Amino acid sequence: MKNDYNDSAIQVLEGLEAVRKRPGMYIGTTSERGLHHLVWEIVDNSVDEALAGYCTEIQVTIEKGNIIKVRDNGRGMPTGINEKTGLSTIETIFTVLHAGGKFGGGGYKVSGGLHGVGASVVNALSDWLEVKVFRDGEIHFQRFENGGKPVGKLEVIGECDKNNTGTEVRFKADPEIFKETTLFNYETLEQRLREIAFLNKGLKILLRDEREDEHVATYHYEGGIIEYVQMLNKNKTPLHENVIYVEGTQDNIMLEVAMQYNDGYNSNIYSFTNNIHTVEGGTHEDGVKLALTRVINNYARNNKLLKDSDEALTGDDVREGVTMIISCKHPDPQFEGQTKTKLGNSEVRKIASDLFQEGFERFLMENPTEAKMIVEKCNTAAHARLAAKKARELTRRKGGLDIIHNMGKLTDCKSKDPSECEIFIVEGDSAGGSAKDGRNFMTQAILPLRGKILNVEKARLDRALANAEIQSMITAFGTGIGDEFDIEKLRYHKIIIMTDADVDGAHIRTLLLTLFYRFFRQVVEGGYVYAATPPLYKVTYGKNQKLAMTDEELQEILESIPENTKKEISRFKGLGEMDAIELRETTMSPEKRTLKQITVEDAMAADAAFDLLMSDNVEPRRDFIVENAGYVVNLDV
Ligand code: 0R9
Repeated sequence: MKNDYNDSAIQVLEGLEAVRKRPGMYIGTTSERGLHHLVWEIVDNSVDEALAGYCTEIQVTIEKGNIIKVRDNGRGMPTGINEKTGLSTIETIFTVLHAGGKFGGGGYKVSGGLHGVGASVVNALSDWLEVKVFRDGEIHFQRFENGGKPVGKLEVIGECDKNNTGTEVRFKADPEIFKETTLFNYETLEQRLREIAFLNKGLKILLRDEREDEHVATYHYEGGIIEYVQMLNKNKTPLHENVIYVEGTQDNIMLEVAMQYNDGYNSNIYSFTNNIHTVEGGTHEDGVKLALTRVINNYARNNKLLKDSDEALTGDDVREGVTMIISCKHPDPQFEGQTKTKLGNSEVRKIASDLFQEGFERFLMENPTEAKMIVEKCNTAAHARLAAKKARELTRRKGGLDIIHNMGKLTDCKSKDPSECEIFIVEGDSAGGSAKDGRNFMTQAILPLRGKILNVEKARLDRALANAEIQSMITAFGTGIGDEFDIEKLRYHKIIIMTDADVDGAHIRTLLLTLFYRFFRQVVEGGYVYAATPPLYKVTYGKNQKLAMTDEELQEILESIPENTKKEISRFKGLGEMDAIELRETTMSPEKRTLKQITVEDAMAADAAFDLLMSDNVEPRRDFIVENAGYVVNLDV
């Protein structure tokens, strides 16, 4: 028996050692993102307990020293011995790789989904970790150190009220693994925890930051995704007062949909499966979209809102101006796609479609005024679509000349191999000039933007197509737009936004991101869009010159200069102030520059920011830009 135990103990250590050797294999990255992944792993276990119906509250605390504490009020992890390992269940869960998934089958689970590497991986990547279980009036405790090695066995360290049940996990991420940073970002935690609260109506989540300035926040939504839609539409003008809500279950697959139309032109559809954001969509989203188109067309025809001779409304027509959350809970979800964020279970398409059709049809029948407004909105969208088609045909007929005209602005690169080609979208002609002279003419193209970029949040495709700056981009990218968009035709695999590091630069960057997000989303999803990071300061001392990208870097440079040395600090106000060589050496040359890749992962947060940025209310918009000039970049990259 003793031998058995030793054997399993050795196996255990090897397992966790493997995680420490190649952490990227388990959590993707050891950057700030990977660090936060540790929190999601632990929180997911509490959410599973909530999905099982036993946990109503989860407390997440960032303690001083960036220690994370997660406490739930579920049943508490079982405290017995596991037959297979001879260890306590708790020690097994925290020291055996993938042990978590083997327990407690059935039910909906977040853990094992996108994150799904389990508590043992968090333990392996922690300096230390402690688990406390409150169960049957006793407090059980075990501590692990140095990457998951148990310090003693699971033991009872005290008593508690019999009604006080739950699990608490505290850990300190190991700085040897997370070399970039071990600082937790309040906003990152806030955003995801709020999302979890929206997706699980009634679940109360508390977030407390005990570092410098105490922050406490509570996320608790009895309305669940209805309140989520209301929040997303906060800065918009809804077409109808009440959020449409449909829920149903079939074959153990649960579906909830909340939606509301607004007077805008964009569609914001976000889908989730077992609380995981399915960024790439999947069968649940397909099913609901199919039913939306079918139900509106049927209703419009049956109620003579669409003439027999009219073409059917398309998917794009019926989705214009809709904000929708789709939340599916599945006992065995299959995630596919490049980023494993696409639901693949084929049976879900029909189930989602049938459930949504039934609920949405009932809504339209019971609410004829709202139904009429929705159909009218879809009809207007269809007319605009036909107008855009005509406008596009006109542009195409003007053809060659137009392209030459547009290409006049573009300084193209020699290479025709998209995988090595880059296009810099540069603010202003003077920066455009420096960029042109400083580029690598083989692989780097320059497109200076002269006029104002249209605010696409407030424009339909037909107006966007008429905008000269947008036309130059479409022509340069080569992909086409709207129905004709084809990612295979993208001429540059790096589209680099190069704007000044000031408020105006942030505004232009945000406008460009909105444009890409709305009309070239696949370009963003494919990871082709980047932001350049030009330096902020130039320090000249003696015969030396150094450039600083951030205020921190400036401090470091200043501290490295010997005392009593005469030095001059100049702040770059714009890219145009740099000569071609400076621009190449700091911002453009692939060897020396830092690019920030823009992802859609934060699309929801970015979209909320866009809404505010694009709202007609000038004052809050300006305040937001001034406050967040740096954040807007971080948010999207
Ligand atoms: C603070 C983070 N919370 C957790 O990690 C957590 C895990 C967990 C749990 C159960 C209840 N609450 C939890 N919180 C649980 C209990 C029981 C059955 N299934 C789950 C039970 O009492 O029968 N567990 C998650 C995995 C396990 N427990 C198990 F594998 F140890 F059983």
